[in-house]
Amino acid sequence: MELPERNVTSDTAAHVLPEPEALPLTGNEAIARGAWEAGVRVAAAYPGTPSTEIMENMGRYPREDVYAEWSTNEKVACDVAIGASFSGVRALAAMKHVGVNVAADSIMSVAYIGVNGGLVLAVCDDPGIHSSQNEQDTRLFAKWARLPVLEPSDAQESLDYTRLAYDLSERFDTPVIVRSTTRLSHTTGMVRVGRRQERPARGFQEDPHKNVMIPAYARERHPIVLAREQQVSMYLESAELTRWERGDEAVGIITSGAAYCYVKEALPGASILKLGASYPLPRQTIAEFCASVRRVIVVEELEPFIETEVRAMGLAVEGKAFVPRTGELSTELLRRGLAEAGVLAAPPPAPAYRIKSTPRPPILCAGCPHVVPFMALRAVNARVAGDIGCYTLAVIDPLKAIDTTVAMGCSIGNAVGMAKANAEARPIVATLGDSTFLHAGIPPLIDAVYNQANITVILLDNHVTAMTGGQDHPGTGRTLRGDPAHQVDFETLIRAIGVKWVRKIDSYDVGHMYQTIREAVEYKGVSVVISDRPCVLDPVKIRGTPYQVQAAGCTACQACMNLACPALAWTDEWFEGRHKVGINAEACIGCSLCVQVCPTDCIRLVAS
Ligand SMILES: Cc1ncc(C[n+]2csc(CCOP(=O)(O)OP(=O)(O)O)c2C)c(N)n1
Repeated sequence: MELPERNVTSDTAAHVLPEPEALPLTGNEAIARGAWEAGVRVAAAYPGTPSTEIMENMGRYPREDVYAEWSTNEKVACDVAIGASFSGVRALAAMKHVGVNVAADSIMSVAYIGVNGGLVLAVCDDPGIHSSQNEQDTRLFAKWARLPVLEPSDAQESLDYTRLAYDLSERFDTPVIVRSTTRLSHTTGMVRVGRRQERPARGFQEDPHKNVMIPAYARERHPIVLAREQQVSMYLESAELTRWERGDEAVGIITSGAAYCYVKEALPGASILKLGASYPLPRQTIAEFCASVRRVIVVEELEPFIETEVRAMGLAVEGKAFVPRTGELSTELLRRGLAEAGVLAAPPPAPAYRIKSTPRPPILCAGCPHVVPFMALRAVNARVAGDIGCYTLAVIDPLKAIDTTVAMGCSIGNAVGMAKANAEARPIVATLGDSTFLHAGIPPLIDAVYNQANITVILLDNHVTAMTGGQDHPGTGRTLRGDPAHQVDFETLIRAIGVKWVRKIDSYDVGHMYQTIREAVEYKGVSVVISDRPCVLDPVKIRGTPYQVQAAGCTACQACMNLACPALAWTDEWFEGRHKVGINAEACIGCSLCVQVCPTDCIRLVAS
């Protein structure tokens, strides 16, 4: 049968922001603006919610001001920014919290080296796990790496603190982390903007004792890093970043970041110590603040980071006894906590609404090219090590075809381990997307070949980083600014790694996909199937002629329902006690998958 035509790409021409005095900006837009105003010349990121828009916005500033790139992963992004800093220009690397884990090796070392041009890492945490695999707190990492961490509370501070971070970076010879959170990154506020501060490049500073971390030189740097920590702490004692808002002396609140806004709403009259930098701490000011009030409560999202530090100073503070350690904080949660602490009267019980919203679990799109390989994997009874991307949704009903998912790029290594454990007789398969393969999937594939693992890898190539909103990567052949670039040929790359058995299959060709996956899992050694079809949403929304069910022919076998297609729904017509199926023409994109699996051939194109 005829399969639908391949996708075409759209032109995503960058536009340049105007220059009024105040702009409505999200936290992420404000971080980008702050970096641009600070004179940043090089910026790099790997996408990840909630940080993605920082680099998307950097790419909207003029090319002559700033070079901006999508890097292949967060470590590469950091290394690019570090390289620019070595060359004496201001640089930015942006990532989500888990990206810090990927970049950790470089960050831990550059913490010793310090900077030449100012170096800022914009890191966005995700309390509440809206779109992540965990909810780690970057402040703990900042302490581990001995890097100052600034925590803006609103969009204006996102701009101001980012600008300031560059001055601090150069003044104290340290990379600086600007930490945002989902709520702040994605909330819009009016922001007073400034002009770009052009900075003469400093030129490369030849100083191997500082720039080359061999053991002898690293040993010299470590005490310098500890002394630097003291100097930044001293600076924060008097800096505007540390704000003491005098109020009621019965209770003092120490807070930072988005939590400050909740404190202002829940307890407007309190004495507040707002820490613009949560690491290192202005210890003297904190001690004076604690002495000025009768009771101190630390209000912070996620870990008891400030609370633990202040306790270690020998000061009696409370915090996580009343404020949750998991999830996103809110004014309501804080009010409840403060009521438990006896600081506020108990809030009235929440009204018991009778209307319940219908749960809407995340689903793959109508026509998603990831569906068929997972159906085929179920048919061969595979043990599937999954990865992170839209396709992780294949874990839920009705596909239910993924057994494990750890972190980006883990699938192939996990599959090697499962195969070497040799603990069950099922085929061992790894599934991962094109962006994830380029991010962290190549070294484990080399490992699998090198160590002669008996696994199958399904590379789900939808030609885009779909999960984070459709960013380009080296497999799309376009850069962040939409310029044409060399396009990685996955098949050639995989063969060069040493994989002998490689097949590229149209993801919409159901029969061919089933047959190929069956052959792949029978192969002894590493086999790779490239499931190849562009995403239906990016870079352009695909919309072909929709299909319809000819109800008379439908035997309600519901084979099509296994596709998990949101365009398919049960109708009020029945066949032998089961609902027949209908197609929502508005949602159908004409992918033809249901036509291919229908045993009674009752699905036809809607007549135009
Ligand atoms: C270390 C890390 N960086 C970034 C992310 C955010 N993220 C999750 S999946 C993904 C890539 C998805 O692209 P791809 O593998 O091509 O699959 P698709 O969503 O297109 O199906 C990204 C960037 C993350 N979860 N972890």
